[in-house]
This record gives sequence, C-alpha cells and structure tokens, in this order.
Amino acid sequence: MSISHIVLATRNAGKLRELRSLLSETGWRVHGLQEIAMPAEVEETGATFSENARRKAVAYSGRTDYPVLADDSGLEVFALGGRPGVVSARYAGEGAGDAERIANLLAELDQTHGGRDARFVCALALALRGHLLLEVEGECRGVIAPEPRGRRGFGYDPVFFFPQLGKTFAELSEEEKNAHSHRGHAVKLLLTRLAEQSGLG
Ligand code: ITT
Repeated sequence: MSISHIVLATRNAGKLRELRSLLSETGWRVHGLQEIAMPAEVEETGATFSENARRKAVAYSGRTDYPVLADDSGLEVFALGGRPGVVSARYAGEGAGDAERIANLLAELDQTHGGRDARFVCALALALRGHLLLEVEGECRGVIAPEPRGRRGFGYDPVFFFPQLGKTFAELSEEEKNAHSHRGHAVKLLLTRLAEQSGLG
C-alpha cells in the first residue's frame, strides 16, 4: 500500500519524538493522536508487546481514515524473568514517574544474584480502519547500569548501558539512539516490509 498520511497512536512524548524522527525521510505527513477522536482508553492487557501494539493500532484506526501506527515497548531483564516486560510503563504503579520506575528496578536487581543483561523490545503494529495490516518487532541488547547516567531519551534510558558505544541510552544523541535502538530496528523492518509489499523491495 502507499502511505501519504499516518497517525502515531501513542500518548508517550518520548516515543512520539523518536518515531517522528525515524519516519522523517518517508515523506509521510505524520499526525499525533490529538488529530483523531480519542477512542475509549485502550486496555493494554495483552501478554506480549505485539498483542498490545495490535490492540492499540486496531482500536485507534477505527476512528480515522488514515493508517495508524502503534508502538508497544518495554524493558526485559533476564535475571528478573523478563520483568518489567509488558508492564514497563506501570512498573512502580499508576502515576509513578520514570525516576521511581528506575529506582524500583535497581532495588529489585540488588536483591537478585543473577546478571544484569537486558533487552529493550519494540513491537509496531500498522492498522487501517480497524484491520491489522502489518506488524514487526525490534530489539536491542544491553546491561542495566548500577546507577542512572545521562539526561537524554526517556523511560529507562539512563540505566540502559549499551556496551557497543560504552554509554547509557540517555547519554546518546537522538541519531545514535535511533541507529541502534529497538524502535530504530523495528521502524527499519516496517519500512522494508512495506516496500516489499508495494513491489518496490
Ligand atoms: P502508549 O501506550 O500511549 O504508547 P506508554 O508509555 O504507556 O505509551 P507502553 O505501554 O508501550 O507505552 O510502555 C512502554 C514503557 O517502556 C515506557 O513507558 C518506558 O518506560 C519503557 N520504554 C519503552 N521504550 C523505551 C525507550 O526507548 N527508552 C526507555 N524506556 C522505554
């Protein structure tokens, strides 16, 4: 299919900024959620990132004629059995901020004797008028730092140490993060799949 407009179905300002930047070379006109009527709050009750991304994309795309892209993402720490995982946004309870979520994670890790290896996962789902068109997933592996470092990015970025660049994600420029992140990988895959589907790939 050929896309000229797209709605990004996220209320997370950090994700929105990164997705806008990652899609900047497509030539698509990118719209935020405020440009379509809000659906009833979409329940993120799925067991996986892709299930939640699908739910959001399908629900929001019922309210607009434009295709809708939803992102469900989070951090999985292997020694914690994959937590915080799909509850990354609510890990320290509803209403908590990034600093509390990070403090919670570091406290929990201090009590385990496993390693600190982790991965970020980003599931993207694209839907049109209530029907799923495409879904992809990207990941990025790293290590949970002993304490937060850096002021850029959002969410768990200050404690996500990326060995390849020797920095946390919050110490990377936006271009560096986009080149290596779970979201960057997922967007590249999405664009490749779309190009293949339109016979251009
Ligand atoms: P929407 O559902 O409206 O998109 P949300 O913040 O509720 O926004 P999620 O349910 O997908 O989104 O939760 C993702 C959480 O995972 C997010 O709040 C961050 O804490 C974390 N996260 C995801 N991607 C991240 C990234 O690139 N850097 C740091 N933390 C990230």
